[in-house]
Amino acid sequence: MSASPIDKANTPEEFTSIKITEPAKNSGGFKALKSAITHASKYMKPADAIKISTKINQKGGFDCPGCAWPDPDDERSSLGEYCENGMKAMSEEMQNITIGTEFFAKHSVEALAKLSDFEIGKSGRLSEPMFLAEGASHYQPISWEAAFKKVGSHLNALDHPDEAVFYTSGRTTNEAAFLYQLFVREFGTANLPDCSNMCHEASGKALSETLGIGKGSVTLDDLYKAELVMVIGQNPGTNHPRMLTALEKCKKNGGKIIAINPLPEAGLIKFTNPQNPIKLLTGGTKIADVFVPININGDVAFVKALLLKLLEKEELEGHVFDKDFINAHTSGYDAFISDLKQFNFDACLTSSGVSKTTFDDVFDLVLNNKKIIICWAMGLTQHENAVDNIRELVNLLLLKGSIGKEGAGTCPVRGHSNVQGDRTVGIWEAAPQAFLDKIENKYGFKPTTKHGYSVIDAIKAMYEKKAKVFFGLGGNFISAVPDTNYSAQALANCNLTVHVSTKLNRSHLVTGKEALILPCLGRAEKDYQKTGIQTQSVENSMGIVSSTKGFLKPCSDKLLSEVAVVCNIAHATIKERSKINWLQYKDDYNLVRDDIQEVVEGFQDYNKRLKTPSGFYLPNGARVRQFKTKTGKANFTLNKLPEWKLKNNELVMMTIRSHDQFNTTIYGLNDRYRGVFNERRIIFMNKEDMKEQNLKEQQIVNLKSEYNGTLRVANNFKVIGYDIPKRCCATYFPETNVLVPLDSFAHTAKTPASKSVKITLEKV
Ligand SMILES: Nc1nc2c(c(=O)[nH]1)N[C@H]1C(S)=C(S)[C@@H](COP(=O)(O)OP(=O)(O)OC[C@H]3O[C@@H](n4cnc5c(=O)[nH]c(N)nc54)[C@H](O)[C@@H]3O)O[C@H]1N2
Ligand SMILES: Nc1nc2c(c(=O)[nH]1)N[C@H]1C(S)=C(S)[C@@H](COP(=O)(O)OP(=O)(O)OC[C@H]3O[C@@H](n4cnc5c(=O)[nH]c(N)nc54)[C@H](O)[C@@H]3O)O[C@H]1N2
Ligand code: SF4
Ligand SMILES: [Mo]
Repeated sequence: MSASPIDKANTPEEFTSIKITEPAKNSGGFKALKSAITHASKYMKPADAIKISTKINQKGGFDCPGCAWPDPDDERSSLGEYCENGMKAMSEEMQNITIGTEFFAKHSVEALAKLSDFEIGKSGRLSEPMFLAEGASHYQPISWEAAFKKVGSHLNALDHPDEAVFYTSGRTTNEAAFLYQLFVREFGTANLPDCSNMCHEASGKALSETLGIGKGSVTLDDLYKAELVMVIGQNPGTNHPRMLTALEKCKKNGGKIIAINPLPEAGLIKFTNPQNPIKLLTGGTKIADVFVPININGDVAFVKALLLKLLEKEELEGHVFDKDFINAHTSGYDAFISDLKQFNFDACLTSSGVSKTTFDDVFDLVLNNKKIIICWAMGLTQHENAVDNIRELVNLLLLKGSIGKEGAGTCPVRGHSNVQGDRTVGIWEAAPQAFLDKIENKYGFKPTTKHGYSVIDAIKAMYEKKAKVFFGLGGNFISAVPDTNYSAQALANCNLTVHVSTKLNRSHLVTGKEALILPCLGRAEKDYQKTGIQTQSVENSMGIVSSTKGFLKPCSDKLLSEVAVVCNIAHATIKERSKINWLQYKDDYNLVRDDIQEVVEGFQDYNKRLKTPSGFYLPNGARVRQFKTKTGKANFTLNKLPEWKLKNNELVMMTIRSHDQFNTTIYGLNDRYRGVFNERRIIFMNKEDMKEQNLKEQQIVNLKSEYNGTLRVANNFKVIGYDIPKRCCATYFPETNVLVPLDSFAHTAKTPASKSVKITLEKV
């Protein structure tokens, strides 16, 4: 019997020979340097590796396709402006093997699905378009022309444009993303789910409502000048390594750092800058002045405890709150204060899981500093009350007047290198009316005003056969989304699934009746078009738009750029009825930017300003205390305490990243900082919980999650005793996505709650 979509969607359950050491107490250093070099020399051509290390993140070079951390405006290190994980990202993208006709003739889809994600990723770079016919066991080559036609005819055969789903992952550049959403809207739908729906959607929702802009307010310079930086629900040592350089600089200037996290992540504790030869010899910088080992989802409770003590002090002594700021710039203060008074300090602190001594240390720093920055990532956004998590932090910043001034503000640290830019240029299933009006003015067609599907809605629609074509511009949908088994069936129900990709991934193997793989250029590759080599642009986590230009020879001459793929598909689908000359854009990307500047705010003189070596800042109201909210002010909000009722033996599980992965791309099998080597099927647990449940080190267990009467199971995980609060545990994604219920998501933002999954363990 052939494998079901569910079999193909899940990672194999076999173990890979685990080795455990003590968790690291320091991040970066020689080992980071060594790891970068090992990955580069193992998977890349040596000449490419050298070229890459001189161009990555340099002015006029190309933007690292890793995370969205910004590059310094001024000085860039001549030793290389990149981190270990940036080099791993490049080694993966510029692999020295390519795969095409021969590879796919040799390996059936079913056989490929039996490989681990690590093995799938290391197959090589996709080098030509491939097609999987209905009922076929193997992909076969297809010409670009025929592939475009196939997409066009499937899309045109739908009863309504809303029967198609157009997903985007956050690596797509501004130029490709703008054209893509324009095509989707002219085709007639707003079904534009993107990885942001699973990532910082809750930040966008909370910040728009409270501060009038869905992005962070600080710049790198603010981080250097902050008196206090709180890093909450984020693991920068692994996921934004160069952020540690900024934190180090902040400390050097006298700033203090608080890290709030259930895990004592190595990067939060100590850091040795691998680009600093002196630091390499003399040891690292202590990062966190206070480390707060919080319960999973204990953040609102902890912040409320802080707010209550601040209020107490304000009422006793005054001068704790920034009254001038509150009076001039905020709305909802009285209601907020009377709501706050309903909460009890002790109950909040107990619920957060934090000791009174640690609380007091944090309280002193918050009380005595006026320039506060709060940084956060997935530890706050992937919960059912994620929006509340962030709104409560904004309340704290507003009371302290810590917004819109030097060294203070919000810093949601973004994931993918251009996830923020994609949203700015229109990848949004719920785009604002003003944006749609501008599209109508410029192009003469009326985009639908109906909101489209977000990721969760798209999965449901495909499952219920309301959506029949899935198109993915980048990403690895099946491995990134929650509820793997349900989602696999959803994709299998489609008539056609299409992926524009650089590398093979599991989503190419869990297909609709027919499937296409369309291979595209990577960031570092030269993008030759009729008018010469093209430059593209991206926006980083701090709202700076800068150029990126490939410089290596493409790994195959059959690759197209994402821009060219989008133009050709638009041409093949809506040519006759289109108001737009689609093919002109692929010849000259300056034309795309000319259009963007007419439609998107803040991009005036786009082509000219993109030539500025370090790029340009987009306007940011919160940065200058212009809050574009409904009230015209910064809004206080009222937030509830989440209720956690755990039954006997139930644990709360967070699904996190190891040090050797980029989302669903598995670079290797080690999690060096946490001391786990050569194994991903593990669960980090509190040692007392292990004792209570009679579990030994490395004992094998199955994980079970029961949600609204449905049981979900993930088999074969090894228990590792770890420094994590009681009743909390951690596993890696995507292995445990099968346990994340589709219906458990952040209220209003619909981000899957993949950091708060209730599970029980079953001994094998
Ligand atoms: N090398 C590398 N870099 C990456 C990525 C990658 O996979 N690999 N992914 C990129 C992307 S798309 C993103 S979004 C970012 C993700 O960056 P992160 O958000 O740092 O990634 P996670 O591994 O999900 O880590 C979440 C952190 O939050 C903590 N945490 C979990 N639950 C809670 C909670 O309830 N409260 C608090 N206070 N903390 C909690 C966890 O212990 C963990 O340290 O990184 C980007 N950069
Ligand atoms: N349980 C759980 N699930 C999660 C998360 C979690 O913390 N826990 N995190 C969520 C988050 S924050 C995110 S952002 C999503 C990520 O979701 P996605 O963005 O969908 O996943 P990625 O793994 O980043 O996508 C990797 C694939 O993108 C393709 N690719 C790489 N570079 C390029 C390029 O330049 N162009 C094109 N066209 N393709 C390219 C490659 O084929 C590669 O296999 O996952 C989410 N899922
Ligand atoms: S911090 Fe992020 S963007 Fe910078 S080099 Fe590392 S992975 Fe690339
Ligand atoms: Mo993300």
